[in-house]
Amino acid sequence: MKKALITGIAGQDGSYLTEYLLSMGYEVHGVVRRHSVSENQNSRLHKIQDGKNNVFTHYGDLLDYPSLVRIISEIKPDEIYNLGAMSHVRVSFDMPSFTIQTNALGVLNMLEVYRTICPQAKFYQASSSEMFGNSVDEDGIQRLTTPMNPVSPYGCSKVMGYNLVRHYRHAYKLHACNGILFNHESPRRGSNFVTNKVVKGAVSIKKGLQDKLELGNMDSFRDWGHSKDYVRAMHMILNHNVADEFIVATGETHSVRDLCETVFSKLDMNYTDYIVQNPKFMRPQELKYLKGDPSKAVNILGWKPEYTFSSMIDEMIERWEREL
Ligand code: NAP
Ligand code: G4F
Repeated sequence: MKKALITGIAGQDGSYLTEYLLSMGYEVHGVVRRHSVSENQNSRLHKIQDGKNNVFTHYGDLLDYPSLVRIISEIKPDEIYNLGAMSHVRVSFDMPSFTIQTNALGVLNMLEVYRTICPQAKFYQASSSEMFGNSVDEDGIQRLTTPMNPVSPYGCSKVMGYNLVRHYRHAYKLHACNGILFNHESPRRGSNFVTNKVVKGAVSIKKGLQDKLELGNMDSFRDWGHSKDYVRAMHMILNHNVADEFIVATGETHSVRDLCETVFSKLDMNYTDYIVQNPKFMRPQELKYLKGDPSKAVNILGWKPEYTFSSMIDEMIERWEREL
């Protein structure tokens, strides 16, 4: 039985990856941080009982090197998925130092423990399309050759993590790979990211629970896929015979305005009647446009998304209709 270790197991992707690896017969271990409300620690892992079904969580933190040494020495994983991060771009402007420590030095900590304790394992790093910043090729697409010009502390931290992984691969001959994933969403997405914020807000308005929805910039474009499709890609990237870089994206882009139009019209409402802009949700610098080229992952790994933009939104609407 293969053993996987996931940092960020309690996050959106960590929870779906856990379910996917369990379905493939893995024993799954995850790093969780201590929360004062203990239910929050495993709230996305509700389908899985800790200690049963071959899932085990361990207290640790990417910034606490001794905890990483303890966990990795005990488990000796075959596969390591480093998904733990301060993943909110807007918040990274408020907490630049914590963001850089977790997302860049945290990667360094993981790589050092991996190199010294279990260098035979395979390592996956959660890299991001935010690394491209406002670089776009002339045809309006970001690909592996597009220069990286990050426009947020989060983007800067992810570029460092990405480069460290490449450096450790080459210097120490490790099977360490990067997935450059474009935005991916799901019913488990944090509700302070724009997709789930809009869906939750629209369903609340429909049910008479709120009157307005406050947003920031509505003119940026994102290439939005579904987390379930993207965790399958992580597993494929890590298990490819050569450690490498891959882009995972849909190749389709929508503006935040399109997103609002789609969500509100699925609920028979006109978004212009309800949305107000609040400067609080604007960023000091904005990444304006993302549209990725996933052809390497499609052609070499045989990856193909199962969800469309519309079916993903339907699933998110269903969640809030059930819950609110
Ligand atoms: P998420 O839901 O925010 O999950 C991030 C997880 O990291 C959380 O469980 C969080 O723990 C944990 N974490 C934060 N700081 C940590 C630390 N210092 N030590 C250990 N764990 C820590 O994010 P996601 O959407 O699943 O994304 C997973 C990864 O992919 C992240 O690295 C993100 O940056 C990257 N990524 C995401 C996207 C996307 O669109 N979703 C795209 C590209 C890349 P708590 O639950 O305790 O806060
Ligand atoms: O949903 P967002 O916060 O996602 P963002 O900034 O693109 O970052 C996500 O994707 C990255 C991959 O490119 C990941 F690496 C990162 O971890 C994260 O998962 O914002 C999307 C767009 C932005 O242009 C933002 O300015 O929506 C705009 N927006 C407008 N109003 C808003 C809001 N974003 C948020 N979070 N909240 C608003 O009220």
